[in-house]
Amino acid sequence: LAERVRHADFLSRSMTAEQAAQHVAHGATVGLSGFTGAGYPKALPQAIAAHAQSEHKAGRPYRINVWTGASTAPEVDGLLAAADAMAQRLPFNSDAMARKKINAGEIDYIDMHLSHVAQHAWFGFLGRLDVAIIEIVGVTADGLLIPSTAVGNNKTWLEIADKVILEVNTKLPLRLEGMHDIYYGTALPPRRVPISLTHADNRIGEPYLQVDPRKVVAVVETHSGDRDNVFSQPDANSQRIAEYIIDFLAHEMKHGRLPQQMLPIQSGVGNVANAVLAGLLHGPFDNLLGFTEVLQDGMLDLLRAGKMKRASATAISLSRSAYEDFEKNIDFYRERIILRPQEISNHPELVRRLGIIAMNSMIEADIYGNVNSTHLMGSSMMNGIGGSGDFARNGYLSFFVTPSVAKDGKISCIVPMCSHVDHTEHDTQIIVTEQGLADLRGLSPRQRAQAIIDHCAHPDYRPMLQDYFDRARQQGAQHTPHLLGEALSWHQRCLDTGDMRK
Ligand code: 0RQ
Repeated sequence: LAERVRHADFLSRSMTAEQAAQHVAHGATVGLSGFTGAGYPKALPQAIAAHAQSEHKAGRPYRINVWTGASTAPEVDGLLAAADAMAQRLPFNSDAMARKKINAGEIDYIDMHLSHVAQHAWFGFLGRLDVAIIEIVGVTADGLLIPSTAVGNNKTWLEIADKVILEVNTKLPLRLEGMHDIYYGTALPPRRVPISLTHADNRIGEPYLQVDPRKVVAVVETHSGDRDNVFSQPDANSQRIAEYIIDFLAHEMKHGRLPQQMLPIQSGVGNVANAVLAGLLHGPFDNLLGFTEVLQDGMLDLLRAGKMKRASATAISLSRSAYEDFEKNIDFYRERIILRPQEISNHPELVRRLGIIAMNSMIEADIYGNVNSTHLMGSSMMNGIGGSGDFARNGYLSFFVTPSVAKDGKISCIVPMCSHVDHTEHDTQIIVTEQGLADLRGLSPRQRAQAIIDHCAHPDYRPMLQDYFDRARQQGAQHTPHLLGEALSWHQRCLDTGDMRK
C-alpha cells in the first residue's frame, strides 16, 4: 500500500474494510464512487452489507441512503439490496436485485438527470452527506488523490461529506495518472462563471481529486477489477439502426446542416449504441471526437483505429478483452481519453456549446415523439434517465433509437401515448427503429405522428396506429389529436393478456 499511498497521514489511517464500515451508521447517507460499472468501491459495500445482515439478525435496524455517480455492480447495489441495507438510492441503477426492491416499493429510488446530481447536492436539496466512499488508485506525496476508472460525482462527495473513506485499488494501473481532468471552477449561483471548455478535447482542470485530509477516517486496500461489461455482436436490427443514422449524418453534411468536420458524439449505453460506433468505424467520417459520459468498447475501437482523435467521458466501462487492450496500451489511450466529473461531461452549457450529436436508446416513443426511457408499462422502473436528458435536450442533433417491437413482437415500442414520459416532444428530433428513421425537426404534431407511423412502426402495428390517429383526428381538437379513453389501452391490454395486439 505504501507504494500507492505516498503520504504518511493517509497511510497511517489504513485499516480493514470491516473496521472502516463501523464509520457508516444506521441511517447514514453515503456517497459512493462508481459510474456504469467502473470505479466503484470493491470492499466497503460488501462489509456494509455483511454488517447490515448481522444487525438485522440481532433485531436491530440498519439501512443507509446510497448516492453514486450512476450504476455500480452486483457486489455493490446487488449485495446492499439483497441485505435490505438500502433505504434510498439515487441517481441511476441497472442492477436487477436493486431494481426488484425498487419496484417492490422497498427502496425509495430517485431517478435524476446525471448532470443535476452534484449541484442539487451542493444546493442542499438532497440533505446531508455523512460519508463518502471513494475508489482511487493512489495518493501523491502532496496528498492529492489519483482517480480510478470513473470520476462521476467523486469531487462533490469528497467536498461535501463529513467523513471520507478511501479505497485504494492496487489492481487498477497507477498509470491512469494524468488521464483525468477535474474542474474546480464550479461556484454556486449567483457567483457562477462560464465553464471555459470550448472544444471537446480541452483540458480545463487538474489530474487529481482534492480532499481535506482531516476528513479521511479510513484508507482500505483493495485488489479487484471493475465488472466486465458484456456486449453481444450487433444484431441485424442494431446494424440497420446504425446504418440509418450514419446515412442521415452524411446526408445532413451534404446539405450543409452539419459542418464538414463532424460534431462531437455522445452515445448511450447498450448494444445499439455500440453498433452505431461500430458503423462509424467503417463510415465516411474522420477525426471524430467523443463527448459522452461512458466510454465503451465501440469508442475504444474508434480511438485505436485512428478514426476518433480524442474522447471525453466520465467513466470507462469495457468488456474484459477491451479492458485488457486498454491496460496494455494505456500510454496511447492516456493521450486520447479525458475523464471528467459528470457535472462537466454532461453539462447542458457544454453540450449545447459544443454541438453534441446525442444518441440514446429508449423503451418506447409515442406517435408525437414523446419518449419513455425508464418505465415498463408506466409503473416499473427499468434503469433510470441517466444522462439521456442532459444530452437530448441540449444536443445539436438528438436521436432516440429502439427496435420497433419488444418481447417477440408482443409489445410495440411505438405507441399512441407513452406510459411514462422522460423526454418530451420538444426534446426529441430524430426517432430511429429498424423500420426506418423519422426526422421530426420542423414538423407540427400531426406531421410528426404521420412520420413516426410511416417510418418507425412495425408493420404488425402500423395499421393499428394509423387507425388510432385517423379516428383521433375525426374528433375533438386538432393540434395533438388523442382519444383519451384509448390512449393507454395498448399497455392495459398487454398487462391483461401479455400482448399489445388485438
Ligand atoms: O428486456 O432483455 O428482458 O428482453 O427492455 O431492451 O432493447 O435490449 O435495449 O439494453 O439498450 O436498453 C432504454 C432500457 C434500453 C436503456 C434502455 C425490454 C427489452 C429488454 C432492454 P429483455 P434492449 P437496451 C447513457 C444514456 C436510459 C438511460 C440512458 C436505458 C430490455 O438504454 O436504460 O439513456 N436508457 N442513458 O425486451 C417492455 C417496452 C420495451 C421493453 C424494451 N417497450 N416494453 N419492455 N424492453 N422495450 C448512459 C447512462 O446514463 C449511464
